[in-house]
Amino acid sequence: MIRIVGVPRWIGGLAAAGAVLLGTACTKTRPQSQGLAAGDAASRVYVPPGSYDEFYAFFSGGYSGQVNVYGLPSGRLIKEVPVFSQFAQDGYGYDEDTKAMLNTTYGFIPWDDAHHPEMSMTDGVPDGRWLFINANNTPRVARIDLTTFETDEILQVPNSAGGHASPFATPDTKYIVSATRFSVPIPQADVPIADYAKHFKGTISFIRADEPGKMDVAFQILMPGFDYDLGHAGKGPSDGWFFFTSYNTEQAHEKLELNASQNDKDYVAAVNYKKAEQCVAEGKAKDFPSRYVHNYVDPGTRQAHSELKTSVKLLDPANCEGVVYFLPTPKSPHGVNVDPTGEYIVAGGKLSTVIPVHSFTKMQAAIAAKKFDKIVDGIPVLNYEAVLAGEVKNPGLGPLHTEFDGKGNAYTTMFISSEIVKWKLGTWEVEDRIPVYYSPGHLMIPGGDSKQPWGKYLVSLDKITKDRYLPTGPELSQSAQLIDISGPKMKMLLDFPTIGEPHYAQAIPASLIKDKQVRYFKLTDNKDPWATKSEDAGGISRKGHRVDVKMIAIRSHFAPDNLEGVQMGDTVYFHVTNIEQDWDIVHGFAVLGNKNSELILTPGATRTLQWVPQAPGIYPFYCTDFCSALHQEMQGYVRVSPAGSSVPLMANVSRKAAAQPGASAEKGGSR
Ligand code: RUQ
Ligand code: CUA
Repeated sequence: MIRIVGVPRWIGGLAAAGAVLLGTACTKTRPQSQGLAAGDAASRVYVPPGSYDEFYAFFSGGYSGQVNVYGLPSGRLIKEVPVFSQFAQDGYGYDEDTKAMLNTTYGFIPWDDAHHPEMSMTDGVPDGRWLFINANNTPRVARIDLTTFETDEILQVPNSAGGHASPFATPDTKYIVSATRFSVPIPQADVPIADYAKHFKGTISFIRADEPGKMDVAFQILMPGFDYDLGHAGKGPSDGWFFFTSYNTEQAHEKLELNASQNDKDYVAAVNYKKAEQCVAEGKAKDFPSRYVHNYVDPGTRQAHSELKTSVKLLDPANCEGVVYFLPTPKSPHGVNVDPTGEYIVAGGKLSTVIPVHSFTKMQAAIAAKKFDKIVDGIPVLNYEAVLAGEVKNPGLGPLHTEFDGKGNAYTTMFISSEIVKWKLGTWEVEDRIPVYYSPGHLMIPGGDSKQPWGKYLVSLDKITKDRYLPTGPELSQSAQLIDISGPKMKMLLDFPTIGEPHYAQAIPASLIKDKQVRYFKLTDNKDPWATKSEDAGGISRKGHRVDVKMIAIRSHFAPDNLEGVQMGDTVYFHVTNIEQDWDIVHGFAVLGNKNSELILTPGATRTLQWVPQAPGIYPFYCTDFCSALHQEMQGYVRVSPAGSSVPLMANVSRKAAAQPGASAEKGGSR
């Protein structure tokens, strides 16, 4: 493994293609009004000042690349967690400590498209340890630590283009997965696009995820050149299996809107990953040269590092009998969800007139009886009727995603007819429907994709929101709608706007997360080589044209706060340590002319800002986070002299805090 510092120069040649969405119909003609009286609904979502919400909800920011955290039922936004995009609000991806998080084999990528948050689980129940999310464009998966709400690990997924079916987890979080949306030549090659069927392949990756800092591709399964869309793990009786939707089994390579909608049925791929583990252990996978990057935050220094990995285990299903089966599924399926009992596998066929539900028990029987319609690239296609548990008839138009309430009911989003449909597992009868505004993609019930749904609320994640909020120019906010599902009929409670596109979300009772929060980083544990742990330990030093400044921040000053001896042609690194040991006492740092964002320093943290002076003169720096009554006094100066000047290096470290006005007033400072 090669260590990389800064931005690597590896060049690659992949480019992900754009996608065409289904057309939408947003006209509402439904007569029933299923909202509560306005006052009633308001009281159900009202969280009085000073009170907490009942649930944390984690929404994907879609093309913002981030995760947004809301409280439910209030719909109040409480945090934006940067993941795949630089974030000026806290310096993520700009400062020297976090830049490496965005390294890939394509170089530094400051932006991506995030889709599916996924909670870690223990025995199939969300446990609130970590949240995973995928980057769609340059396939990656990330881990957010839910004690800090910080992204501390990102793994690139090789041999993949469009990491859409990701990062769904196994019930024990041993693995998270990623499957190719766009099939491409594997290995990549310069081939005619018209030879798609001959050269293009998909992959499904199983990524080891249960040890922070050590995410890696455990193995990849080579798949036929279809598009893979979403996935969910089995549970209970189907534990050990993973289910993925595929579309474009036509293997079209142009005008997919038309050409990939020819077949009556595409497939759900049922992957026996325990079998795959076994085949890999038996040496049936080959070592396949593959370059990909793993970025992680060192827990001691809290600095991000990148390492280049060079090989994966690639398993061809033809060499591992019984590892994959295809379940025929109408038509161009998008979502695939497994009910809490693990028996039913529900697929949402975008163009299907029914919601097909497969039975795990029947699938096992069909495999044993070899009820195969055909074999595709070594993968048996099971007979549709032989695996079908039932079909939900006339559910609406454009079924996409399904979740469960744990009481025997399923809820499916209808993208085209803009509604949520509630139906019963086992009878397949529609029980209720509620219009949403408009075009729902995913829906989310807290724990609704797990063994144990907290089936009280449902959130509809709506795409083309049109007229729900005050208009804001040509682009309008997208939307989430909170629906009460505690009774037999769904009741609309609340609309709230979202940031970016809320593809998917996960929610969990607040009690599982809120008391585990890190309040500050212990200074004694801070292993950052540039940490300054006391006021008199700061200073300035030079090595050639590199100048390093070690500085502390505490209410309400920096030390040192006067710096001289910097020259034109120097690159200055400000290493600032917030030596506060108190919850939520955050300082900022910005210096005139800095071209990246400012630093935000959580208590006990060290962050480094790179600054290249542009002209001789005096440059102020200051704290950007209103930290105390004397926040406006929290400032200092750097003097920049011409190259070769005789001004000596100077940092006023000896001028102690006690000598500064306001030192005693600072103690009780609050913000
Ligand atoms: S996807 S709806 Cu990633 Cu369903 Cu957005
Ligand atoms: Cu420190 Cu404002």
